[in-house]
Order: sequence, then C-alpha cells, then structure tokens
Amino acid sequence: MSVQPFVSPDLIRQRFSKAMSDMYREEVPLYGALMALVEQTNRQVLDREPQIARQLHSTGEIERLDMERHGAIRVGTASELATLARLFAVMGMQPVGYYDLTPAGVPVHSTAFRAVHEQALQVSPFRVFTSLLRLELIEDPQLRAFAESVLAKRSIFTPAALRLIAQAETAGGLNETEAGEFVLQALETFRWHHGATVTAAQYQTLSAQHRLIADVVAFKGPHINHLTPRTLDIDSVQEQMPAHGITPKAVIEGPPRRQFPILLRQTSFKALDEPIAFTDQEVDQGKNRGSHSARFGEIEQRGAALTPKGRALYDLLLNAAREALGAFPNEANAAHYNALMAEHFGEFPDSIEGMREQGLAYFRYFVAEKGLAAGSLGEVSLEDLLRDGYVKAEPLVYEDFLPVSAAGIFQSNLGDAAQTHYGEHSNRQAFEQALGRSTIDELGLYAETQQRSLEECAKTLSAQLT
Ligand code: OOG
Ligand code: NI
Repeated sequence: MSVQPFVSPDLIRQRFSKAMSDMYREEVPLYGALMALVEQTNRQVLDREPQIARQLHSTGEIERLDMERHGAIRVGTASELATLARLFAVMGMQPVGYYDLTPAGVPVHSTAFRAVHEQALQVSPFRVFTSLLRLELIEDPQLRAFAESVLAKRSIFTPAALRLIAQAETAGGLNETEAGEFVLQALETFRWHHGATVTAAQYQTLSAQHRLIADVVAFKGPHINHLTPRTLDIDSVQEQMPAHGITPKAVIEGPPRRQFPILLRQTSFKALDEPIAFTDQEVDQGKNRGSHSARFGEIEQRGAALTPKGRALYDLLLNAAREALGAFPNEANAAHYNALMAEHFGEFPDSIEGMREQGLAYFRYFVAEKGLAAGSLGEVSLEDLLRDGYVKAEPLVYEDFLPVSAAGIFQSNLGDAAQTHYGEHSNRQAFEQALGRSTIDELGLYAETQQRSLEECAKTLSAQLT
C-alpha cells in the first residue's frame, strides 16, 4: 500500500479560499457582480499605469492579486473560537493582531487568522477577520443566561471536520484524500442557514439588545458575512458601484487616496435583508417568515505596511481629521470629511523614498539587475547599494486590518442605531484565554520579512551590509 504524502497547509488554504468564494458567490449573487467589477477595474489600472504593473510584477504580487480576499465571521463562545484556531491552523493560518471594537459600540473583540510568512502569503493571502462576542457586556442577567444557553446547545463543526482537525494535529498533516474532505467539511461551518435556532420573539429580544448579538446567537453557525476582493483603485470601484446596482457606504475607510497607497482602504455595501424561518415558523411557508440582515459586500485596496512610527503618524492624522469633522462620517458630511482627510494627510510623505528615509514603512529589498551583474561586493552600506541601483526597495503590503475602519464597516452594516456605549474596554488577555493561545504581533512579522529580504540581498551580492 502506498502512503500518500501530506498536502502543504498553504495549498489547503488556497483551495479552501476558492471553495469559500464559490459558495459565497452562489449564496450572495451581488458578491459575484462586485468581483467582476473589481477584476475589470484592476485590468484597466494595469493597462493605464505601467508603473503599478511593474511594481506588482517585481514583488510577485501580481500572481496573488486575483485570488486575494478576506472574509469575516463572528462566534459566540470561547470553545468555538479555540476550535476555529485549530481548524485554521490546519490551513497554516495563525491569529495575528488583537482588535477591540467596544470603543465603537460593537460588543466584540477580534483577531485575523492569516498566513504569516511572505512565501506562504504568496501562495494564498486568504485572511479571516474573526470576532468573539463579549457576552459579559449584556447587562440583563436573564438575557445573558438565555444567550449562553442557546450557544451552549449548538455545535458549529461537523463531526468529520473535528476528526480531521485532530488527525492533522496528531499525524502532522493531511494527505490528498483527507485534505479534499477537510475543505468540504470545514466549509459547512461558514454556510448560511435560513432556519434560526430561536423563536421570532426571542430573536427580537436579542436584536433589541444589539443587532450583532442576534446575528451570533440566533443562528446555527458563524456564517461568513462578507468576502472582500482586493482592488487596485478603490475610488474608481466606489464610483462605479451604483451603476452596477450596488449602493456603497458613504465614505471610504482608512487613509485618503495617495500616489503610493498605505495600509488599507475599504468600502462596503449594505447588508441584504434575507428571509429567515424562526423556530416557531414553518420553514417552507414563505409568507410567515421573518428576516435578518447580516451579509454584505466589501472591497479593499492594500498599500504599504507601516512601522510603529508610521502607524503613530497615521493614527495622529486620522484622529485630527475626525476631530475636525466633529461627527461620525456620514452621507451628509462625506465631502467635508474627504477634504479634511486630504488636508491632514498632506503631512504624510507620499513617495517611496520619503517613507523609507523617515522610517515610516517596512520594505522588501531585492537585488536589481545591476547588482546581479556585479561581482562580490564585500563591506558596503545599504544606502550606497540603493543609491547606485544595486538594490531596490518596494514597500511590504499591509496584510492586516484597522480597528477604526473595522468599526466603520460594522456600523454601516448594523445601522447607526446600533451604537451603544460600553463601560468596559480592551481585554486582550481574556481574548487570548478564549483562543487558547496568544495572538501574534503583526509589526514583528513585517520586521522579520524585511530582515529576511536584507539577508537574501547580502547573500546574493556576497556583501556584508553595514
Ligand atoms: C467584521 C467587520 C470588519 C474589516 O474588513 O475591517 C471587517 C464583521 O463585520 O464581522 O470586515
Ligand atoms: Ni472586511
């Protein structure tokens, strides 16, 4: 009997991401329309701006662009989160970063499961923004106990998925047959179900407390609530959305438009109202159904990963612009908000050299043709190598999320009425305890990737960098 070798976790993630996208396109046809619009816009940008095309080719990003997407889910209990961490680990995804959404009135805290090494990201950059409901923020003890009891009854993983996770952990991987089965079984956790787990009245009570609480507690599992493709020109897609029957939110979250994009810009379209059968209603009696809105669409444009110094400057300018606006960005003040953002971000250098010289972004260094033609270089400084064109620098792509932006995305979907004030704040420790492990600091990952690229340059050039 021949033994099948293990499939690499990166390839399992690549397959899973594709399977998830196919499932979501079937479930939410508007996602398909958005994908088509993004693909078309990306092609236009590549034709129109050879400099962007060149940059994407030189970093290899061009190969991952079309398959790049992130999704988001929300879970209700520590054990669900801990098992999700094990499920994602089978696909080489680790929890990176901690995001506290309570300052924005959303009773969750979150992490992003993603690959951590640049080579793994290149095979599949698929990420899942994963939020854990903070039941302790429900003040009414009776309602909290009810929510807990409903969640305690559900099992969000199929028995086969649980078996395959354990199998991957003990054997150290999954073979071809197992990997194929794992992708199918794992997908079940994220599927949409028209049938709720509570009565219509119970749903109303949960929803009155917070729409998000109803979204987590009243359903069989953590349905994927959006999948986000990556665009090269978010302003252009935002502008074209209405003509394609898609209504975007009022403002694009994140930094303003720039020559050299930084971090992450995002926009979404509002959640769709979908028919739901509550437990006291007949599933197949169309007229008697309730409804729930959970699933929406989002697009994003990714730019340079910032260093702690760059991130501090970003936060400072964003806060200053928001303070100057004096209100939450909305339809009525969108133009004013955009003008304020552009004005404040004038202080953030908009060139690769400017960001590099001031230490605002992380870079990947690679040997240019001139460097490849040179002999052994010995002791030399990075600055000299860059100046003489032996080495080139490209910003590292930001692979993570932004808490203020995430809050804006949550809010535009939950409706402004859902803004609640919570006295309790950030609790990374409790989150990590639920997760069963610590979250990884994203800044450390960028620093490591940058360092590896410098070491690679030194090796290729037979140089000692000073
Ligand atoms: C997640 C919202 C945040 C993003 O891209 O920042 C998000 C959610 O609605 O569950 O998706
Ligand atoms: Ni998102």
